[in-house]
Amino acid sequence: MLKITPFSGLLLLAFGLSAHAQEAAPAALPRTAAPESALTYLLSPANGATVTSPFTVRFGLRGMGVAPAGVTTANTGHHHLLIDVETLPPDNLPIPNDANHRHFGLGQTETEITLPPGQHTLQLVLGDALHIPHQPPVRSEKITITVAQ
Ligand SMILES: [Cu+2]
Repeated sequence: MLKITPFSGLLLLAFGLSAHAQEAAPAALPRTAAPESALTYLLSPANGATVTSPFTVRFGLRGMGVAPAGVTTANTGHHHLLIDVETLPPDNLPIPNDANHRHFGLGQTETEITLPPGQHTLQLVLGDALHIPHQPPVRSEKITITVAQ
């Protein structure tokens, strides 16, 4: 008989969370509805700002609530910060999990990041319990910042 101890259960959970974005994904997954009026935005830095690394990025959300990944309560989601992403990931698949697509699955509303000097873009996308953008997608404007030497 397979015995799941609390420890191995945690390992399974941790593996499941880290592996979700790498799994071979089906062509499309069901999407979670979002209110048409929902809006996410970057509180800071401001579009066009010059910053020095490391710097804090603050996330805003209106018309929905922030919830950790895995929570399926209606009208909630968690933030994803897209850094220097030119082509948005598909709206019907989990958002990739890499250095350019950062997940805030604990429900964080700010982060500190380090980027090399030069111009960079930042954009927020809300994801549902399974890291899939809502329907319609809740995305911020893409901003451009300059990281000073
Ligand atoms: Cu996510």
